[in-house]
Amino acid sequence: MQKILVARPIFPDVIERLEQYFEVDWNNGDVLSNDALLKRLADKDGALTAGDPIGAATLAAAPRLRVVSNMAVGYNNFDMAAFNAANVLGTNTPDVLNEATADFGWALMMATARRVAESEHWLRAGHWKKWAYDSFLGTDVYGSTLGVIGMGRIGQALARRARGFNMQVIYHNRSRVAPHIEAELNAQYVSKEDLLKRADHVVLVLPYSAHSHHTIGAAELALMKPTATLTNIARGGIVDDAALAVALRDKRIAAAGLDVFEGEPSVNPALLTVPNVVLTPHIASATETTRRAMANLAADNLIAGLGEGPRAGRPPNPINPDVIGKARS
Ligand code: 8YV
Repeated sequence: MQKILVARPIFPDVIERLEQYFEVDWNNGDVLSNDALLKRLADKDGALTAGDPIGAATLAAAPRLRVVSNMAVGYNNFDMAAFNAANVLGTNTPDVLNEATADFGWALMMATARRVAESEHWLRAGHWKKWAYDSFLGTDVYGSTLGVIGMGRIGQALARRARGFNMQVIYHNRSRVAPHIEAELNAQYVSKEDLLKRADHVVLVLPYSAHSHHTIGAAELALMKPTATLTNIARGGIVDDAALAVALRDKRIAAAGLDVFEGEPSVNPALLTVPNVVLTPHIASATETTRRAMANLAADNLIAGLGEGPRAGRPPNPINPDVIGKARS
């Protein structure tokens, strides 16, 4: 039987599925240190990860490893050049999380615009003594302009929901989406600068890469309207969190909603001191059905990638399909 490592706690019934095909080493505890991960992978043929960093040194320390299946759509934790050089297959879990993540983008954007978290903390602290005309005035969502940066599958799901709020949708992306998608979403392609100047609510839904590092920094925040909000459901590192904390403190923009952070689970301490930011612990895909679908898809990818089960050799979501069938190097 081939050996696999499941690097994180996941649904026990998914472990049972994997045990039908593999000898499973399950880390059902704290996140493994890099050293521990290297040791546990040394004799493994495959691994199921969720954001764990896998680079050249890890692959070199795991000479049998042929498939690493990430339980996430984003795979910036994989060094794909190293995967390709070693003929190791990487897989991810796209699509099954589109709607839950788009729902959460709206939840966070609306909580940010309408100051839900800030006013709730104030109420819990016992400050509510009377109604006041100027209590927690926020920014309108209905009829406003939504600016989506990153118009992939999740960005499109997010933009589709804007119709019910009578919003004008503008977007920026590496490349324009197909005309029929623009028409369906009633979305207009604009430059990043234009989007930042015009949008009332900017939502980030782009993958992280060296290219998208600090897509939003001090210069970009300075272009935004002082009444605008910024929501990041993409990845930490896309926003310069230190610059954002300063912009929020100085009311350069009205508010921000962040589900992802540079260096998470650590959060820049300056963000914890400003009231006009809603902070959530990377839960945009966290519904029971979506996380189950992601876990099962990650298992499907690993089972098929390692040549087992009904789809042997044809995993549903290969990131680098060219390495399939090639000997590990
Ligand atoms: C994951 C995510 O839960 O899919 C992604 O890219 O950000 C989340 O849905 C998280 O990355 C853990 O792997």
